[in-house]
Amino acid sequence: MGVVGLTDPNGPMIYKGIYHLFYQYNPFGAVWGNIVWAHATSVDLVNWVHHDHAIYPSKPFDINGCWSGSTTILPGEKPVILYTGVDREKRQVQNLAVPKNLSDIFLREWIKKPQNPLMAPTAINGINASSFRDPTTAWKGPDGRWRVLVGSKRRSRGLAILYRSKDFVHWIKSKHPIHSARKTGMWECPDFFPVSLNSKNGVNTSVISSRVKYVLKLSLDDTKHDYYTVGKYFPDKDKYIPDMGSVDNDSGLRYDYGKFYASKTFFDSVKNRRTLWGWINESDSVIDDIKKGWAGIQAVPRSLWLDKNRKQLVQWPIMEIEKLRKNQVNFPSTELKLGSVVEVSGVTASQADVEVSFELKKLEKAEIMDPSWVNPQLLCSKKGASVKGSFGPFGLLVLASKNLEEQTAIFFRVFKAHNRYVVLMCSDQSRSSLSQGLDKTTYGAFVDVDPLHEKLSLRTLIDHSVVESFGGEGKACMSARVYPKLAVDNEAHLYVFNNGTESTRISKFHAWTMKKAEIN
Ligand code: DQQ
Repeated sequence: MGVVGLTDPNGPMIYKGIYHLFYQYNPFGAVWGNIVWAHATSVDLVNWVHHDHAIYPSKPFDINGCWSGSTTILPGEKPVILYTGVDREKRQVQNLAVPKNLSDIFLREWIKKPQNPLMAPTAINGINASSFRDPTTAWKGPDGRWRVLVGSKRRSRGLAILYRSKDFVHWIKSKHPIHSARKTGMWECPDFFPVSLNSKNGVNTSVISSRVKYVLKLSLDDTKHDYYTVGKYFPDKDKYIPDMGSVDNDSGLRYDYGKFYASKTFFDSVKNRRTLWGWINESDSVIDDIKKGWAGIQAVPRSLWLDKNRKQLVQWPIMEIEKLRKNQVNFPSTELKLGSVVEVSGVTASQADVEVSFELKKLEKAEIMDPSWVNPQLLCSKKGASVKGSFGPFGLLVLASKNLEEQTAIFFRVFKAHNRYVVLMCSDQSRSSLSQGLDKTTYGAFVDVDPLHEKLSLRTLIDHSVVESFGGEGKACMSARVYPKLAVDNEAHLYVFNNGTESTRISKFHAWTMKKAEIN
């Protein structure tokens, strides 16, 4: 394989027991450009087989790029792809492709419909030709017509434009977008799907039921973060109304408070779950990427469901990833006093899965929360792992060198606010590498758990340059890219630490070395 650049996940689905992942890919370099839909399949979402590119520029309606899109499985088990083509005039238009041969279980070849483009900007519809892209998976309304969303903007107002169709070929633009918000800029890669009110099970995108809420996710081009809201969808009016707030300020909910963009879910009808894919970019420079010959990865797929509080989503790495675990290491219940740094030996710390829970007592001694601390990321960068507190910082030091010159710290702090405790989770990259020229931004999020009655749990998946962390059983997630110089392969170490004046107890600790997945 030559130099390669990978970005958005496209059209994930399961078809006849095989998982498909397409993704935005530059076959000619580790930078963005010459975009095709690369294609891989898997039976377990862990081990993958690569195929030839499924869609690549070849027609006037996509000659300048085959950009992001989604699959929909039509009645009779017929998968189709809707994707954005950049046409001869560099306009963004929406196109349909269908499998050439449905009996090929890998669906390797795709045919573009002669009717393309099916949706295009015109003088009459007023659509911005350079901001019209990334069709969602379509769903069927109560009137039997298909609906699909396309991301857009009008001046600085972000929009999810709605189209309807009876036959999936002729699409009519609805007068009103399903949702829009001022000053949010371009909405890339919208995703719109139901979630069950009281179960972790996934729900088919076309289900109409009173026992669901809806999620609208947007990838904001201006900030390069994926934001979502939970809300209500009124199919007769085709309106979506978020339950709380909108995304037009930085306090919206994010799938991931680190690096994670252009994500997309699909309904897995075999395992009855909704699964999330997201792209994690590099934190090094473009020159580094060209040198190493690749850039961009897909995060470990996550199952996702509505939290009991019905206000946010919960995410957890798909269970299949546990197949890669070996050499389990456990810790007995241990008290971590101020200044503890306990090494976890027996795991390959450069490729590991770690689950830890902390128990706290006498929380009255927690630091007082200043009401002006509304931005968790900022708070984490001010109060990094080396800044002593009372309850916290405590957590994990991953990809650490022997003498801790290099370390990525994922940790918690607990604060006392007016009649409640606030849990802050941080991923501190500031000391992740002795190399210069890297983005070492620290990430942070508030985790909606009650540390008085619940344990504080953290799961971290470590894979060389990737650190994906799930706090509070998946209520806050953050993914980081780090490039240690010393803490590589067998030179990487793993520690549990407490840098708070109050002790904390490790009530559960398991770690595993992770085997390599097979990618052919
Ligand atoms: N990437 C694609 C676009 C999308 C953007 C182009 C998001 O379709 O809006 O490669 O990363």
